[in-house]
Amino acid sequence: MGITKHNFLIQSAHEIPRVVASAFYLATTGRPGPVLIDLPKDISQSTMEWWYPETIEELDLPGYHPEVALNDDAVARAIELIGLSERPVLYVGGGTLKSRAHEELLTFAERTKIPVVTTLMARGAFPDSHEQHLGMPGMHGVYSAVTALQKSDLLIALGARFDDRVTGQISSFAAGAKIIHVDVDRAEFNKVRRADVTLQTNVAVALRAFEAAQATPQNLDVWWKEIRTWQERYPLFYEEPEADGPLRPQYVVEAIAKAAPPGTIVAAGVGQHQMWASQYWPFEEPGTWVNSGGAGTMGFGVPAAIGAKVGRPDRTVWCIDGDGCFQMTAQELVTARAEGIPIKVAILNNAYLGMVRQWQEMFYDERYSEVYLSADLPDYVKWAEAMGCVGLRAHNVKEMHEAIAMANSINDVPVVIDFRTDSAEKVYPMVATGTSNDDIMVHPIQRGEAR
Ligand SMILES: Cc1ncc(C[n+]2csc(CCOP(=O)(O)OP(=O)(O)O)c2C)c(N)n1
Ligand SMILES: [Mg+2]
Repeated sequence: MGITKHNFLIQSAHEIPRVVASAFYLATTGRPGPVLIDLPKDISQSTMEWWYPETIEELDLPGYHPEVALNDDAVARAIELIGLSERPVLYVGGGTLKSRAHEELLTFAERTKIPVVTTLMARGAFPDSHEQHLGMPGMHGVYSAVTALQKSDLLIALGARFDDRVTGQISSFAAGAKIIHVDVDRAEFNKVRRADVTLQTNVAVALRAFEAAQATPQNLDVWWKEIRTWQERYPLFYEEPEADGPLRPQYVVEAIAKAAPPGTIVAAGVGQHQMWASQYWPFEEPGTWVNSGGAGTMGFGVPAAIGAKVGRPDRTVWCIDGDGCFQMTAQELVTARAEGIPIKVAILNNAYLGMVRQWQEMFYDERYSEVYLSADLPDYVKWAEAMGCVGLRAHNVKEMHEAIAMANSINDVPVVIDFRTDSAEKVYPMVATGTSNDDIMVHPIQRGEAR
């Protein structure tokens, strides 16, 4: 089946309308995914009588049934488990955004007072500013979000797939928790973690059913007290930058966010900068975070930002990119300039393939190999200018604020800012691959060590 959700090879021109309509239907329903249409040259040059399918039946997809009726028994069992739970967590994954279930999530979470975590793919599904939001779980998740999952007695997994970046070592992941797993794709059930109840449905449908039955956990006061102590003890943390640089990448993300209008859309590449964007950008609404998860693909940021700006020309769109990632797809800025798509790109230029450098430092005895890139080569300002964009550079806090203000004042052409950030900065917290979430490492200063 390859890497697409489905693929078609068109063998006669008459099939084109049915295949195109089917492709859109398949791509956008159930668990959304890419569909490939292979249209051979001879067919594209032949003729056909125009027609277009009017009903789903005409698409001729006998084995595809994206709508599944809710299983009442399973709903009843889920409601019972919620009723018994004293330490529940709403483990919110990207499927919640794909189901457009954020309103149902807010309603259910606020009534039940259940704490919420949003995975990398779900950032924006629940407002970061909400007092019930613990933030992102996983390898670079917030301590309280990771630990709440670990100590939970019931995970309500909503369109989340128990990815290894969230679970860490599987045998010790949320060992005392029962699992309610809601997913539109039944292939996800019992794949990584055995579920006590599975509900194959759209997340919004499941949440509406829980709400209709007024599913309510036990009193959560003790649970919340425990969570608040973790939040107070180990918030996200980085050291304030010195006035004359180098910049702290986290500080740059926060500064861009503070100066950005509400509803700004953020795209990112893959690496440390992606984690800092996810950790430090305050996401308040769905559809504001465009991100390459799973097999995260370097170079995703610039094209993703261009797509977002074409889709939402009314919104400010920032790409928070790495220097390595930028080098992979920066040429698309020529398209952005030529087509009049004024995105803003922040390169967190640490002169390294930073995420790989971090692993080599921490787990390979600082035996650095093939990770140094140089901060000056290529010259990102000149490169931006060569592509018809405005190019800016910031070495320190003062220049950073000036560059951000300048970028915000330019709305007709793309802007690229080369932020010179500290190469030594690492992403924390961190759960090392294959280890337990119980052994999460917070920032060295929070551990009482030098960095
Ligand atoms: C196409 C591709 N190649 C390699 C990787 C593996 N990889 C993940 S992060 C990373 C380094 C990214 O460097 P940079 O863009 O500078 O971001 P930083 O980590 O420094 O913020 C690499 C090589 C990947 N995810 N995608
Ligand atoms: Mg880098």
